[in-house]
Amino acid sequence: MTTKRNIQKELESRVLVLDGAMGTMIQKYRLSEEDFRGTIFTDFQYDLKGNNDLLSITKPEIIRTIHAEFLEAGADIIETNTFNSTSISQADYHLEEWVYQLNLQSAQLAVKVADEFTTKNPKKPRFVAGAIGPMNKTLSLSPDVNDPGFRSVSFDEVKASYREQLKGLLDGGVDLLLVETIFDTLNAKAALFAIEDELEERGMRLPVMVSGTITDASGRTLSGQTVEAFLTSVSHIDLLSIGLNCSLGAKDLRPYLEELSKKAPFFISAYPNAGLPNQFGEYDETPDEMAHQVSDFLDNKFVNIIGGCCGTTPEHIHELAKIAAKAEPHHRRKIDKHTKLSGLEPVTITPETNFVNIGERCNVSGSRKFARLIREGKYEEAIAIARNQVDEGAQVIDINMDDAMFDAKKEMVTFLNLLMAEPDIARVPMMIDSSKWEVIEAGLKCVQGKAIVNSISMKEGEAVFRKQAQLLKRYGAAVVVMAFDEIGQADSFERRIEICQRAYNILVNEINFPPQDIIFDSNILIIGTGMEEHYNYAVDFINAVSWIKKNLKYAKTSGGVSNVSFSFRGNDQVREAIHSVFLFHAIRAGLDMGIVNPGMLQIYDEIPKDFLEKVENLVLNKKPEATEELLEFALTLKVQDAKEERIDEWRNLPIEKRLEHSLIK
Ligand code: THG
Repeated sequence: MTTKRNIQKELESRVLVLDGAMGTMIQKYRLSEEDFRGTIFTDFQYDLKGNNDLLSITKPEIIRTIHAEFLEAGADIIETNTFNSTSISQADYHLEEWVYQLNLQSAQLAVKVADEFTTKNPKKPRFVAGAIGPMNKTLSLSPDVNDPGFRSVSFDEVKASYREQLKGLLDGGVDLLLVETIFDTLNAKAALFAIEDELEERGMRLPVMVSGTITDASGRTLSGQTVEAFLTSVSHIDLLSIGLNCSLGAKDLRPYLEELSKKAPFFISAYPNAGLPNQFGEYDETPDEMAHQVSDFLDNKFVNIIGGCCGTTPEHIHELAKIAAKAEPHHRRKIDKHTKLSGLEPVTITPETNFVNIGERCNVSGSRKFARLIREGKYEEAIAIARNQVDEGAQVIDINMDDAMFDAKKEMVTFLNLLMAEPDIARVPMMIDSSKWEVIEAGLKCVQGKAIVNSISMKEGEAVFRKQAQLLKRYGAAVVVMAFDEIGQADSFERRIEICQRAYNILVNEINFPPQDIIFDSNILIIGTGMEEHYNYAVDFINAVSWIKKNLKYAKTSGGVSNVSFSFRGNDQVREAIHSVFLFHAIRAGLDMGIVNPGMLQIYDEIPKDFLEKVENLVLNKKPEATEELLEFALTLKVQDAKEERIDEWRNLPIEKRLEHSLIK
């Protein structure tokens, strides 16, 4: 607690300096296999050369010297020599058993040197950041090009491996934790999850820094996320800082750093390489050249922490420290309360956002075709359904595998892993739809973006509801809350608002769930059945939406739109018109998003007036005969089942009309 306050205060008043590269400094010693083995591992049966982290145990004086050189050069923060100190990475050297010791000893060593410098000059306190690297296995990518759904490691394994590393780092007394060189955000989310679990168990807080890596000029991480999508994916944690390191030199980092500094509510860090590697893989940007580039970040107040990655030496850090001392720090952005989601790309829902449509087709109980494809294991065609929806304008896609005929959990995982390998689909956020918690949780472990969970409710009481919501905070997901409680599903206006209000109080006031990440679904129920108790269902839903938007600050609203027209199954023309009319009024009342068939949305203004009147009578419950009258009217409609034909029709229009059509769509 004290550390965080201290470093927070420091960061508000000045730009702090992080150390330079450990790896390239170690290389200069040209150590031999024997050096790496030291006295402890003389008889170890595998090669250990190249396992830099091991030097904290076998050659501690070298690591000590490097730390001291960076501190001498002016570093305020040094990183522990633990970049690869996880059981998963250490498996390369068969040193999984040593992970706790590696982290403990590296941390103790760094803390000792840093404390010596702090004692010498208490006005410049030095901090130790526990370095938590990306691992050599990734959760979002398949190592086998012929099997894109394959993963060499699971979320739970990665999380457990990071947790083990953390125990050593924390016992060794680090001041901060730094999840760094992130190229797969899902690995980072597992690390952050482990951090929250471990800190909670110890009843302590520690500042957490996060630093991602952009791999090329496209401005994306290796796993394909844009900088903003990455930011959104890790913003569920109250981070000390977010930033970028490695891969690019300072010059190429600039636009992404600028973007982070404008969009992130945290302090900003940057520790680039000493330029781009030359043809020999060496980094040769001089300290002066690097300082020149970094001055530009400082002049523009993009950063709070500046340091070096590959190829940077104490001379580089010395130059950076000189310019940092004269610089004014970046001021953290105020957090807005917009709903932020991400796939490979971000989606932000602001009060100005019109309506977010969520594709309903990848649902085994909502599409006979999709169910058949999954049953038959025809994943390629099932993926095509997802792609088609995105092409038709779905901004999120709902995935539901709940079917008594197969293992929903297994199918959810298989399908999501496959989708994640399709950049044109994975660019949108996922909505993980299941009535089974274990399916939801399995789904969350597959997505690097910030997903929407669909859904939780108070069906099984408050305790379960609370526990699930707490976990969702840790996964970093938004959530659909259904208006359902111990008594049952809300089907009147009063019941809808009573349940939503109660759920909101628990989530926001008791467990601190971000209100903008709550999406209330107050039940879109079937109309047009001829049963009197169903007459007002649509009206009650619409009124509930309006009430929620007025009373439950920052919360969003959604619903499964196609439910409303179930009684007109088989008549898509009527169903489409009902959906349009329903949405027209619900969106006016404040409906933020809806699960829809994106290819089956008619434009309200294009519904013929006589038809529209009948549909409005039904949806808005204007007269008891509304259903009868609409059914009669439907008989007079020209049969229009060939969807393709309609699409072709507009394609024959002149270019302006085609553009107009596409824009409206
Ligand atoms: N709220 C929330 N989630 C939901 C729902 C909801 N998830 C599921 C469902 N309801 C929304 N999704 C659908 C998907 C398809 C249909 C309706 C709702 C649908 N399908 C055609 C049918 O049954 O007639 C299928 C036709 C076909 O086989 O192709 O109507 O309310 N939070």
